[in-house]
Amino acid sequence: MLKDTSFAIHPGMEQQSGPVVYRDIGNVLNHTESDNTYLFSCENGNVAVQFYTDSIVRVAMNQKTEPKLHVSKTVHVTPGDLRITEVNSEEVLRLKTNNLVLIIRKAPFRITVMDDQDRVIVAEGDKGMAYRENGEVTVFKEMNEDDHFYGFGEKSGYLDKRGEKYEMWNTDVYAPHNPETDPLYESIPYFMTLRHGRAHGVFFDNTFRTKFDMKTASNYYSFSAEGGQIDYYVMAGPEPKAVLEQYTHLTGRMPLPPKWAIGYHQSRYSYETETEVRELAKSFVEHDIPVDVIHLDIHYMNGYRVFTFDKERFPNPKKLICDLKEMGIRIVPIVDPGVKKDSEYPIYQEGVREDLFCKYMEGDIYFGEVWPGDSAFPDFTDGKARKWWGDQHAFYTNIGIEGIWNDMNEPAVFNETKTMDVSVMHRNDGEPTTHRELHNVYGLFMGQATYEGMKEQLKGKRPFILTRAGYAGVQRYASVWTGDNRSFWEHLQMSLPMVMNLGLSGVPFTGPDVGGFAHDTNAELLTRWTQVGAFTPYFRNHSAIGTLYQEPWQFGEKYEAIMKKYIQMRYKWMPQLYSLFYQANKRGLPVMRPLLMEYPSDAKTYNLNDQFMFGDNVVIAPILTPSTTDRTVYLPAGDWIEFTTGKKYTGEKLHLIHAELEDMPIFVKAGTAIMLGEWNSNADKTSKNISMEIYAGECDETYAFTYYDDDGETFAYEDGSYLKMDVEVTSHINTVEVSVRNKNGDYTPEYNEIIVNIIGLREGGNVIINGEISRDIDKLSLKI
Ligand code: MIG
Repeated sequence: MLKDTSFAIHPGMEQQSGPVVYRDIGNVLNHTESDNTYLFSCENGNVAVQFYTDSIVRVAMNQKTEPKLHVSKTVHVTPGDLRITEVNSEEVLRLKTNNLVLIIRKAPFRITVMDDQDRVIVAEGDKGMAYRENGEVTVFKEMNEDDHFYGFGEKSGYLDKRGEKYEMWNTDVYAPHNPETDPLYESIPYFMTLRHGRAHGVFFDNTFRTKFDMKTASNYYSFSAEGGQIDYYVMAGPEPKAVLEQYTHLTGRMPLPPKWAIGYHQSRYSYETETEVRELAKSFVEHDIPVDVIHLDIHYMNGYRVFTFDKERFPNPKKLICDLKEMGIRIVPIVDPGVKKDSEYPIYQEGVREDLFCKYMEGDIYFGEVWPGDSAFPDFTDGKARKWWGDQHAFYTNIGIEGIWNDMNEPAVFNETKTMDVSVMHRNDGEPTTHRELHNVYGLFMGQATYEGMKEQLKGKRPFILTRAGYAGVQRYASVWTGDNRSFWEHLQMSLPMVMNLGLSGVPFTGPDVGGFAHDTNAELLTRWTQVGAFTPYFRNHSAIGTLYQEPWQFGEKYEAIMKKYIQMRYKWMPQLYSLFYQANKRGLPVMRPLLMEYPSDAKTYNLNDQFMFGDNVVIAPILTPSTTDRTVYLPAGDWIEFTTGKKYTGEKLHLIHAELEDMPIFVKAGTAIMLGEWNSNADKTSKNISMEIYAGECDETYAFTYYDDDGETFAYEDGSYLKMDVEVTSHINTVEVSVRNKNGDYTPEYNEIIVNIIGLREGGNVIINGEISRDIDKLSLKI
């Protein structure tokens, strides 16, 4: 293609389309209030202001009509019943909730959001809301010198997005994934700003192609959409965690995953036959390497027809799945949206007959070329099509499948634009509109259809859905893997900030293809990547057709032993990991966190890309370059104990840490605790022994955490079948105190006590458990 040669920088290629002309919203002509919704009619548009909670305010602007307030594709809550105090003067309307103050200047309309101490959160200056004749809408906000930006969903590059410009348009990008490759598969038009240690969030709920620009100007940033109305929410924070709780109050939180889904997954494009899959499963058992899931990529299907098996390659899928389940391994098949155009294929016949595919305005079905050749695409924006698609999954659940992998759901199409024709119409539950408007939510709705169908058919068991495309709120239905990366060290490095920013965008259950998808991996890269993978929320090794096989034993015993150690470690840390997922489910908090989330006042953490936190008290500092056995590690405030050596390091300092290939530096904060289990075997993955590892500190501070457990498989927890313990640990110079503050739920686990180990207790030191001094410090436990 011409644009991929140096012809691309030919001066004549630059399109001079004249200056961009914005029409400002102009002065307020009048305003009204009813049911806590403030409506402003302005010279060039209409604005609505709504308070959702004391800390969340929504601003919507439509240049033509009254703002449409019931159009969100993802916000599932309505404004709360709040007390708002109002002071109106000629120039300004001042609105106040318990946590927010809004100053609305009337000539021209400009909005400033402040916290309860009148500190500015977002403000507008010379420019505010505006639109262009082509339908584009833009919001300009003042940018502070100390603003740092995070979130934006799935983006490559570094953690702090100040100085960047991003676009949201779900796109299948095969392989490049460079720092400037944008957009990618997910659209999450949301960000969090950190300013002087305090955080706030902005969610721009517009499904058209959107843009965020923190680059062009030094004193303001902007966000814009190709069409639709301005519709954004400001979340007041002030802690990063509060911002996430507020954002996920709007867009939802992830359901508790089945425990098997947070184990190790092995995938490849493709394990092509039943025999190959059985051999693979057997190898895991023989090597004593834990695995919970084997994925079936597109080769399992008959001519890439979804909801079919190729009878020659997979003669008896039901038996395969049943036999593997006995070994403790599940099968997750890939399901793409494209339905092969084939008059003899029942899914296609039904889709046409029942009128469930996306169509042009004039009535013709849209066909796009994907793996099966010419294909039709279910219209997931419509309830009827979602239900139909969900029902089809009985094909999989009937043979024992409990998880589905959704790929190509941007949707990806093999053509110039890489996707569906934007003029195709969607039914949109009775409000038909174009693909241009709903492109970014196609994957979200496919996820919903799949999740709901699977949930219904699994009759009480938790489904697992993995998706490539999505929109804000995708966490309600699916986990996300970050698409077609490459087997480069740089891609391992980039995966850290990418997964951290996804976590800050409300999507806690994510991870990259471990080992790299495209290109050949190598022993050292795969080993280092597997170490990191053991601590990323989603953990799957996946590789492309034609590349070297990259199962953990492919590079010889030395490397296998290290990868085995770390994959087993994943399982030993399972009680801790599961308790973190409980936090994701309850509060929307990520499992894998940038340090700034826990230490927002520490500027050293603001763009720390090569280390991360696992929960609130563990720092993981992997080696991310070849032939490297030393690295610097920044440890924030507190004392930190290296997990394998027990060595103590002081915080707010950089340390040079040595790590041979078999080691990945892990630090646990002194004065805190982690919950560990054990690895038995593939067929028996449930820990019989659970231990609380307390890292004695000397700071007199109390660390509070919640240990959560349940059957890991059903929805019985919704009816109270869980074990939840709120624990407090306080360590003084000579004494460690452990107290269970609350214990709830009526789940009875296989263990009846929790072993307590104290690491770093002084000679002769005391341990007090629930108020009683323990005699024998080598045999401590908490009764369940
Ligand atoms: O056009 O199903 O990102 O994980 O192995 C490639 C084959 C289609 C892209 C996915 C990748 C998967 C591959 N798919």
